[in-house]
Amino acid sequence: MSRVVSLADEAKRILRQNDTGGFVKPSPKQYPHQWNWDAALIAIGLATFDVPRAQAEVRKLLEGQWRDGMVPHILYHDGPSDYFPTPDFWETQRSPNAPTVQTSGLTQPPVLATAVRAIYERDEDKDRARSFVREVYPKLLAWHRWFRTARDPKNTGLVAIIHPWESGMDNSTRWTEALARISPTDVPEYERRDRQHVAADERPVTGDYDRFMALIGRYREAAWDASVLYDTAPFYVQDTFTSAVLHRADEDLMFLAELLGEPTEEIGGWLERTRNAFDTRLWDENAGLYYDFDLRAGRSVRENTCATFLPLYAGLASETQAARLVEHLLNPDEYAPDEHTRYFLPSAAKNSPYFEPRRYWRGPVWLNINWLVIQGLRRYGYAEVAETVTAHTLELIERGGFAEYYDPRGSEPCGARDFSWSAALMLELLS
Ligand code: 9WN
Repeated sequence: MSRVVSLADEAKRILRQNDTGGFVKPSPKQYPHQWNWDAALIAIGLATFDVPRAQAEVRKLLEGQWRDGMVPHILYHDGPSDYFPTPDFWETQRSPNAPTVQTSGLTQPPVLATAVRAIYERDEDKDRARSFVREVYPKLLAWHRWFRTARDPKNTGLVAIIHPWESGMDNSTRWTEALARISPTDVPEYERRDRQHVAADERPVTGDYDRFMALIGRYREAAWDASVLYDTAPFYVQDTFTSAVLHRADEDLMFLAELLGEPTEEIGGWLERTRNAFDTRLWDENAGLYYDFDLRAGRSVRENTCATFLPLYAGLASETQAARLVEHLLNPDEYAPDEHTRYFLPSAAKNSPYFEPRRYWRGPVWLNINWLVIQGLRRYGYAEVAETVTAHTLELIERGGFAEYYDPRGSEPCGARDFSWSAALMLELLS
């Protein structure tokens, strides 16, 4: 059997194994519920061999949509498990917007419209494909509108996140400073469970985890009311990553609107405002990098992480900006392999004082990030670099299996194993 066929078979086996019948768990252990961007990335992979199953994954995620349009970050379809936070911990019933199914009170990077477009394009039965788009389009539009009202009420063109977990890159080095300002004194009582299945040195340190919980404590007191949180949330950051993912998803939403003959002006306005804001607020001409903007501190977060490459995926960089980003990517002091690391793409620059090669989002390679960056490099014509990142991605899987993340110094798997989005995105890469 060829190398590609056996990897693809193994990826499908993992997706079937993690399928509860209702949704695909991110991994057999550690993450037993449905997560937002996991579901979207998983659906992209499922669509390569089972379009109806991919559609079902999207429908299941949309069951958790809040009345104000937010699609939440965790959905507890089957009640509590050994995962913490438990469904009750969020106290989301305090909000009049919460849905019937229990969910978290946060959101996650909006890959969903991109996934719906991918499912549409893969589906050979165009009647079925179109009626699926017709069914979910109003819900996608409502979510994108929610981002614009709840998370950018001043209409800057950049959406903010109120918790590191909303970025999906929960423990990124770029949250270090903003988290340090949060007092860990009013931490709600909780018992951490994320180190039952994963080694402690691959997970966040206690001080950071306490702050994650302190934020949840504050937000549940505010009944998850976005307008209150705009003024009071201690963590309020215009995150390059989320805004870039949303911009790309807006492009895909525009495609879906045109397909259905729906109005497009509103989406066109979002696209334009975001494009300008990336240049004026996030691009740092001296560094040649995009930096997040911390609205509470009133300044840029000068941390170099893999999030800086997302404007390539979203088509937000000019040719010149793209060339500068690729210089950073190919610099062995930052991201490229050298005598210390072997694989693209470390999640934080290696010369950051906060870089840690095994700890969750502070250095390890994540395959969803590699996949997003590969799309971006291709979009800007850096085919050879994209090929190199692709080759590294496949080699990591061959050597380390379908892990949640990998130590870039070798190929040692870290975090959860049999990880669904790693399997799903490998199928997409090979297809
Ligand atoms: C909290 C499920 C999720 C991913 C996130 C990843 C991790 C959760 C956790 O797992 O976060 O949401 O408990 O660590 O950081 O990106 O969606 O795979």
